Amino acid sequence: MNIEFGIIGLPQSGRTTIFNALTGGSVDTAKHTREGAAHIGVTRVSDPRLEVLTDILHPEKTVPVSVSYVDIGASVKGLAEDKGIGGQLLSQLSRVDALINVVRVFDDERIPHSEGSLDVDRDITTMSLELVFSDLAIIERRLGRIEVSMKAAKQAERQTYLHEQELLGKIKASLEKDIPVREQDLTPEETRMISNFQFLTGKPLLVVANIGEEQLSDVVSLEDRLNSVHARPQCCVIALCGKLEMELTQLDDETRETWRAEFDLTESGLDRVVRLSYELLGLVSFFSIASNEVRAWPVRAGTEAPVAAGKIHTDMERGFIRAEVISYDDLVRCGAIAEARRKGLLRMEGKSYRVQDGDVITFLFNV
Ligand SMILES: Nc1nc2c(ncn2[C@@H]2O[C@H](COP(=O)(O)OP(=O)(O)OP(=O)(O)O)[C@@H](O)[C@H]2O)c(=O)[nH]1
Ligand SMILES: [Mg+2]
Repeated sequence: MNIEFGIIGLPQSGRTTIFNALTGGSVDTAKHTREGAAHIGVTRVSDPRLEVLTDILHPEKTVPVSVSYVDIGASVKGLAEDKGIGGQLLSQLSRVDALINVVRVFDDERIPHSEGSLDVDRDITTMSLELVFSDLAIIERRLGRIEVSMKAAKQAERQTYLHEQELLGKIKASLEKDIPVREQDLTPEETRMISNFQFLTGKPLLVVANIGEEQLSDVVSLEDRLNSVHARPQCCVIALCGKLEMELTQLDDETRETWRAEFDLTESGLDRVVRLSYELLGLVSFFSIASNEVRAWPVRAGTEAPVAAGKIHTDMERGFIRAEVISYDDLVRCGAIAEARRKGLLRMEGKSYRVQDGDVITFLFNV
C-alpha cells in the first residue's frame, strides 16, 4: 500500500517548494506549475526502528514505507464550476488518501499574493470552502442523474435510488452548513455507500502554513493560534518554512545537521508532515520479516491480521492461517528472534488479531 497526498493551495503559496522539500525534488519554482502538468514524487518514510531491526535481523534488503506526493499545479479555486480541466484535476484529487493545503504566510513583496493581501485565516477558509463547493457540485450532478434514472426505474431500483437520494440530501444539507463529510455523523453503511464519490471534504486535511525564514521564531505560537481556530477532527495545521526545508534537503547530511542546529529545528519538516499525516489517517506501521527482507507497512490502527497480510499480497489474505507476532520492543530487548522464541515472546495470533504499531510479523498462509 502506497499512501498518496495531493498538494493543493492558492497560486504562489509555495506548493512546489513544499513538494520539493517533501520529496527531495528540484522542480524549478520560478516556473508556474501548469494545469494538467502535475509533479509526482515519492519519498521514503524514515523510521529509526527499521535501522534497529536491520541490525538485529541482518536482512539483504530493508524497505521503508513510501509516500507519494502530487503537486496538482492548477489552483483548486473554482474546481466546482470548472468542467474541463476541473474534471481532470478532480479525478487526480479523488484518488489521493489525504490533502495538503499550502497557505502562504511568508511575506515577500516581489511575489504578488493571488488574493491581493496576506491573510492566512482567510486563505485556509477559502480553500476549505472550495472543497465543500466541489463536493456539493458532485452531489448536485448525481442527484440530477438519479432524478432522470428514476423515471424509467422498476420498483426495486426505485427503492435503491430513493435511499441514495435521501443520503445525498442529508450530506448536502450538512455541507451547506460548512460541515465537511469527514465530520458528518455517518453510519459505516452510509460511509460505504458514498465511498465511490471520493468526496474531497471526506479526506483528512493537513494545512501547511508556509512561513518565511524570518518568521521561524514565531513558529510555535503561530501554529498554536492557527490550530486553535482551524483544527478539527482529521484536520490540523503545521507551520514550516518550505524554502528552508527545500534548501536543507539539497545539502549533504553533515551540513544539514549543522544548519538544523543553527535554526533550532529538532525534527525535519518532512518528518513532521509524515508523522502528522500518519496521525490524521489513523495509520500505524507493522514490519514484515520474510525472504531476507525487513519491510515497513502502513495500516489503519486496529486492522485485523488477515487484512494486514493482504497489504503484502492478496494470496496471504485469502490463504491466511496465522500470524507469528512479536512487538518491536520485545524483539529489541531479546536481541534475536531465537532468543525471543526461547522466552516465549513470539505469539501465534489468529484471524481476529488486531495489528498494533511496531508489530514484527511473519504471516503463515496457504494457497
Ligand atoms: N521569500 C520567500 N519566498 C518563498 C518562500 N516559499 C516560497 N517562496 C517563493 O514563492 C514563489 C512561489 O513558490 P512556489 O513553490 O513555486 O509556489 P506554487 O504555489 O507552486 O506557485 P505556482 O505553481 O507558480 O502557482 C517562488 O518564487 C518561491 O521561491 C518563503 O518561505 N520565503
Ligand atoms: Mg507550483
